[in-house]
Amino acid sequence: MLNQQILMQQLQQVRQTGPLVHCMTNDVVVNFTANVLLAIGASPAMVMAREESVPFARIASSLLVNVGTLTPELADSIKAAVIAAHEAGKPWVLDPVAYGVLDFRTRFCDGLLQYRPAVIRGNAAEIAAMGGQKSLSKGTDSLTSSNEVLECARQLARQHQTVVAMTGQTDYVTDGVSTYALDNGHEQLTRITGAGCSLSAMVAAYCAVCETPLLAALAALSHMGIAGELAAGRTRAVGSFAVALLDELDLLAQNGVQQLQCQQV
Ligand code: ATP
Ligand code: TZP
Ligand code: MG
Ligand code: MG
Repeated sequence: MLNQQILMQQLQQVRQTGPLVHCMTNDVVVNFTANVLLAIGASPAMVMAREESVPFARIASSLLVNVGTLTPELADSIKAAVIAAHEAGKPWVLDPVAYGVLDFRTRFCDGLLQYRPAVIRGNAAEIAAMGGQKSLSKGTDSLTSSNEVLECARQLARQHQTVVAMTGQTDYVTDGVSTYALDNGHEQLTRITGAGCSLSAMVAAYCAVCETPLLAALAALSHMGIAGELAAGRTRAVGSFAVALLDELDLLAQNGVQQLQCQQV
């Protein structure tokens, strides 16, 4: 499904097309997410207001919804944008930050699922909770490992006819029928804020240009995972790692793509 050549093609598609990604994300990661999208060649636009979210969802190439710092006002605006994207046939991606930990955001995410996200991207605890299984987390961070809850991810994808991209030490991407394991990445990605949130924005960018959401999720997760490895290989600690990550997302080319670790499971 994903090999080095196909990954290079998807990377180039994003760089050549420059998809406009409507980001409705949390307050913590706004700037980092915009920089990550710019680094991969996409165009970020953070449009949150109720008065603007619907017209912008119609214009944008894709929409990212992240509930990390949800408020009642933002929830109304996000719901309207999701309906607009759904009606306009634009792909949208759900990042259910801390799903299952807090009731308001959990119920809100549940209510969005009828509008068919192209991809749900979350950590293992979030995906397990969405699939109805007990999971452990510490605030927004997962304490559950992805391989423990793989069957849950598959079920979630089948139940909502979507693609589930579950990240962790090993990332899994599944549409409920085919499942892929991605073994790129680096522990440093867990030590900066916004790696997961900006990865979900990358998935939205790839959804705008890739033939299927499954391919989009595989390409985006591989791009982030390999860039994380390259960045960790040439930095000493987390501050410079975050900067180097942007460089490696920008520069990723054939020699880095050779590190791709993707297999069907
Ligand atoms: P959390 O909310 O728990 O911080 P997250 O939403 O930030 O999670 P992660 O699961 O940390 O998302 O995934 C972000 C990136 O970090 C992905 O590319 C993933 O492959 C990578 N990653 C996460 N954990 C590890 C790990 N232990 N080793 C290597 N890469 C990892
Ligand atoms: N608090 C609310 S959202 C958020 C924090 C710290 C960011 C979570 O970022 P990520 O990408 O899931 O690690
Ligand atoms: Mg994280
Ligand atoms: Mg997260």
